[in-house]
Amino acid sequence: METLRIDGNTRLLVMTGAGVSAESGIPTFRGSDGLWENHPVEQVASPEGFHADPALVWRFYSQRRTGARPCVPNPGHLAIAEWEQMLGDRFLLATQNVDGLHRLAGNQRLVELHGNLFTTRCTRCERPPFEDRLAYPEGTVPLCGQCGGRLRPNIVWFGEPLDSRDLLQVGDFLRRDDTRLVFMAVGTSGAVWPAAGFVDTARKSGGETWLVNAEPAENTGRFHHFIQGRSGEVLPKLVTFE
Ligand code: BV8
Ligand code: ZN
Repeated sequence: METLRIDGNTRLLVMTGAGVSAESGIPTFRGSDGLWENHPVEQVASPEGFHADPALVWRFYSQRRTGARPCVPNPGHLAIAEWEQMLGDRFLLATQNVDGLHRLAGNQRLVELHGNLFTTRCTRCERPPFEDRLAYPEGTVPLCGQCGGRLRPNIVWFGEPLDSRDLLQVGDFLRRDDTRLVFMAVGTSGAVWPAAGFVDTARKSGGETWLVNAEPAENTGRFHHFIQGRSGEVLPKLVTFE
């Protein structure tokens, strides 16, 4: 297998998707052909879906909380955490995943592009998002203790903008000019924007681009290197530090 050599003059941006958590037992989106209880995920994970049937959406997220709670980081997560240890501020991780496993593995230089499954926020008042590991009972919609407004999962749904501070942090890292850039996508089908476009920004910045995925992704052709395999097996052997 090809290996990636990282020296003192290289910075690394890693972007992960659901595939990096598959070996931890968390189902991917495309693996379940994008359906949940016969609802297209895009419909349930959307403001329209929440407006139409908030109890259904809370059932979807409560079930995912129950499913994800016992899961632990796998060797792929642990390898990425080690890379941060080795590189410090020459490392950044942008994840599309909401399962919290990268933080559990020890990553701190982390941008959760699509939010976090275990945080909830109020749709009405300015209360900041708060830690919430509860799976709510069937048919209920939790209300805010401070204003009585409806609570929602603190997740970026389809049709909602990503946090501009997150996008700025990723953009600034990609456009730094003090080191050589390597961009690595892991376990993502490259179907969801704007994350799917980061590889193009990386290439425009002269970056070397790598994809580690179980199967070819929609944007495989835009990567200089493609390693087909399971991230839990590939990542621990992929990088050598000089
Ligand atoms: C926005 C939270 C605008 C939900 C998620 C047409 C063109 C361009 C864009 C669009 C378009 N139509 C609509 C859009 C916009 C839309 C979009 O991209 N839609 C897609 C479907 C076409 N994007 C948005 O809506 C974004 N917002 O554009 O806003 C805007 C701007 C200003 C003002 C107002 C509005 C918001 C996108 C965020 C949506 N939320 N998550 C939740 O999680 O509940 S996205 C959701 O999909 C997950 O976060 C997930 O991470 C993400 C992407 O999926 P992947 O992570 O890639 O997972 P997937 O299953 O697809 O693939 C897994 C891969 O792993 C597979 O390839 C598999 O082979 C591989 N694998 C499996 N096992 C392993 C493995 N690899 C390695 N090892 C293994 N063991
Ligand atoms: Zn409130």
